Amino acid sequence: MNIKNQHLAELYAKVEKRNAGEKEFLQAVGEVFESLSPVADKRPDLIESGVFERIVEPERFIQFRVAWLDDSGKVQVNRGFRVQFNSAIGPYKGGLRFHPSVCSSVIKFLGFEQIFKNSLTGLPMGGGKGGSDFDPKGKSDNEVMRFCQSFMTELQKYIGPDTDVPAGDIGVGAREIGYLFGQYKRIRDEFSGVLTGKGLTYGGSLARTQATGYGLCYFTDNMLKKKGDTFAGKTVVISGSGNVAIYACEKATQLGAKVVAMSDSNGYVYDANGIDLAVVKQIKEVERGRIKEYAARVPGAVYTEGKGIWNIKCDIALPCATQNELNGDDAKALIANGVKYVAEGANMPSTPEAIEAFLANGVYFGPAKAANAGGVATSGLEMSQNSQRLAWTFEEVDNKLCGIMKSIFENASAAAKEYAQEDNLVAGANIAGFLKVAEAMKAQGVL
Ligand code: NDP
Ligand code: 2IT
Repeated sequence: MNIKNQHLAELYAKVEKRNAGEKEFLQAVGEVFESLSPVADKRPDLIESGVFERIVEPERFIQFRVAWLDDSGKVQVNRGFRVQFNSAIGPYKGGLRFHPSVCSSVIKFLGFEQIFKNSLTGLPMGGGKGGSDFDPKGKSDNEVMRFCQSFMTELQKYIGPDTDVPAGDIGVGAREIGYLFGQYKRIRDEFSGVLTGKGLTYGGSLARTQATGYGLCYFTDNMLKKKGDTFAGKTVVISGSGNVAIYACEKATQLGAKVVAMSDSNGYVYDANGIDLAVVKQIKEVERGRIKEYAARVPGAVYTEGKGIWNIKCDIALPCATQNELNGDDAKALIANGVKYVAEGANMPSTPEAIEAFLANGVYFGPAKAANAGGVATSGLEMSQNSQRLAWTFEEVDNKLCGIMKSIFENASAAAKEYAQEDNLVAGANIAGFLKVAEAMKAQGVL
């Protein structure tokens, strides 16, 4: 940790004490404070109005019991969470994650990051996040439905279309959003845009499914253009094979690149001919199977159990699975193999050591807050359509998404140029995202 501003360094020590043991949350705050040091140096007014102290403390943190009956009639108990981190610029907005690793530290890091990401989109959305340690893997549809109904029976007390609007994340896709929406509507007797990522028959937006992966590629395309480069002919490695990874693969391929590897939590597949995405979609979106099956279906593809995807030679790496999936050694392996661009589809996938290695070795690096903001941006567009009671065409939404990713790139680059170096998009994204929220917090008084 290298927080140069003294006020922020002292405040970080307090945050560490107050959130003892919450390593993901502390990692996220540490990175942001490193970036914000030059801002704190320049803006004593923000220190005086307590903006830094206030922004690291959630406005509200809700934890609840989720009890449900499994298919054998046995009682199961999970833990539910929602952090309502910051509402300075709009209603709380952010996804729900269902994964066994979910705990308060994970939810708080995600909620904290969401504040800055949502600000970068230019849309009026505050920061929130939620989820459960429930594992949808291996559960029947009925079990998932009963869990979602129980989860929403409690969560509905705290959310609403003008208060807090959840969406999907790891383990929460169209199926889960459907069950959650149904239960909210039933209890509150209200058909509203309380969730995003809804199905197209009940208020969802075209292009929301594709938005995070497409947006990631639009962002990367801006990085490439800045260097006089394009996706055409590039070799790409993408970790994960969920929603973000699949649509990143689709867009990168459309833009002329060859994606040679994808993964899941068990291992990765390498396909020198370029990933056949229809096969991945069939395995993941239809059968809910394992990436291993790809190698059994596509001649020439090779499956390797375990980690190691970052040892594959590529020009562009797009980590799209989970936090801290790419460490310092992985970064060194990528650099040794000549990687030129890394852009984060997942939230905080690169460890601080990895980011340091990329920046020190001239790898152009697109941080999550900026690079994966297309998902929540399109959620914002879904909210607009719900408020208007209209549905826009795919092209309309996709064009807006493309424009938003471009302006995020430009704003992050401009802030980086002013406060750090132009290519340091980590600093740029943190600073540009922060300043809008900070001005709003200052204007609204001590809350
Ligand atoms: P999905 O649940 O659709 O897919 C997650 C993918 O990541 C799966 O392939 C999964 O493998 C893998 N994965 C999850 N956890 C781990 C782990 N601990 N170790 C290794 N692999 C893992 O989720 P999404 O695609 O929606 O989310 C992926 C990332 O993108 C997350 O970090 C999320 O926060 C972020 N994100 C998502 C957005 C969205 O709109 N969905 C928006 C912005 C960011 P397996 O199936 O084996 O678990
Ligand atoms: O991390 C994220 O930005 C998301 N999971 C999407 C959140 C949203 O509200 O669409």
